[in-house]
Amino acid sequence: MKDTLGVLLAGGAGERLFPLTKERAKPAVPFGGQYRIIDITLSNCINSDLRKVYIMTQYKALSLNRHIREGWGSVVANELGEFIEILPPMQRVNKSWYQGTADAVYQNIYSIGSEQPKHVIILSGDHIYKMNYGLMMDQHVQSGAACTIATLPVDPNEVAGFGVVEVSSSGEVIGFQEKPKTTNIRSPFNPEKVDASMGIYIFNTDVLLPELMADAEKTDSKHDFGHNILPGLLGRFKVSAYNFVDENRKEALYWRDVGTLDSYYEANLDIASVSPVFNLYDRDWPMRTRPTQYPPAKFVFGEMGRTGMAVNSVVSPGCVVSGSAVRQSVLSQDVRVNSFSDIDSSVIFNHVNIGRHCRIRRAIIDRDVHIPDGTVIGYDSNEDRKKYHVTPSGITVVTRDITPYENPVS
Ligand code: ADQ
Ligand code: ADP
Repeated sequence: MKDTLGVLLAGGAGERLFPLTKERAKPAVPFGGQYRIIDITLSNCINSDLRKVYIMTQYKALSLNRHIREGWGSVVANELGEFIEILPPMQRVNKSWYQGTADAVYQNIYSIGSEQPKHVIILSGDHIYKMNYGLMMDQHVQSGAACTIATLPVDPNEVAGFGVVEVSSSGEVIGFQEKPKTTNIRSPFNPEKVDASMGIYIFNTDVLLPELMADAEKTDSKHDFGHNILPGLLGRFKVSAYNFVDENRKEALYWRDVGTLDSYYEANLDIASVSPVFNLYDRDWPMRTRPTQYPPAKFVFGEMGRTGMAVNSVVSPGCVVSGSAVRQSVLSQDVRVNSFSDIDSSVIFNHVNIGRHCRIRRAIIDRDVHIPDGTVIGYDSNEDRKKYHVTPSGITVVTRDITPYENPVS
């Protein structure tokens, strides 16, 4: 991977994760207790020996910038020419903010070119998966393709959220449709599935840069990889598909777009489950994040000798669970749970203080929220809707600006 530059797109607004993305970019949303969503892709980069990475940010990037600077700047060896660096829109090529994903890369074309990489791998900062990009690179080089698109099999009724890749039986890409409403295309490897783009592309740099420059000239282009760049390659260059499946079992490997509150919630609860599909304790594929200096998590008898405990849960450093029960939940750093409270199937962000006699179920509580004594969340969706954001499947999201104290409706 020495001749490869990673370009990680982290500028999406993450609207479907609102209100968690009200004040932070989607890749900066906390995940699995002590991580941010972007840490998963960055860990994949380091574990794949990809050590030159530009991160394209755009919206509400303060929290993300700080996280990258403090957490990732020192993971790579600058003296060896390695870097993990943020490239905000600096208006270097033209005067607008990033438009589509291709425009975000185009605007930094000089920074990319000056590294003189042989290959560029485009990644996105909002997915939960473990992938060795080196294996994809091996296939890319062996196939002699100009571009390789990573694909995974999805159900035909899911295609509206994906780029649909039409693949020949030899693995060559012969068609591409970005987010069609429906499609008749099926995978040559599994006739019940459709090969969907994972938004991960390897390009030969000498193909990518001229394509981006030509696209930038076009007035009718959305300047987007899925809509414009990838379909534009077909018939002109060899494009291959890299099938992200378990070769032994012929099934999709774990990959989640945590783009909706429900999928985000499920992926977090998976982390806390007895046998998680996404295992953080896998020594062969360590997950890294920004180091913090909290003391160890602590569980104590609380008021009237009630046991403080947590089961089937992950509890991050700095937490104190006192005289209360935490089940099937994810606690980020520095959370307090006080006596007589009961937390079930919930995701609690940093610095949350949960008072006494609270009952909280199927909730996501944003950072710094103070939950007053006696609060009940997650037992009556209609009541919750008056005060908080509740998803269609009934997950209650409590954010700083709609704490029970401040909400005018409550
Ligand atoms: P989406 O993820 O829906 O589909 P998009 O919204 O363009 O596509 O986001 C791709 C990535 O780029 C995200 O990580 C996002 O944060 C980032 N991004 C978006 N706009 C950006 C901008 N202007 N500047 C910088 N970064 C930006 C894509 C593909 C589909 C594929 C799915 C898989 O287009 O073909 O199936 O990913 O999830
Ligand atoms: P409760 O509502 O459960 O009675 P308290 O605030 O009285 O909660 O704390 C009970 C116990 O939890 C304390 O005696 C202490 O052992 C532990 N504890 C609470 N807060 C902290 C803290 N900030 N640091 C260390 N331990 C704490």
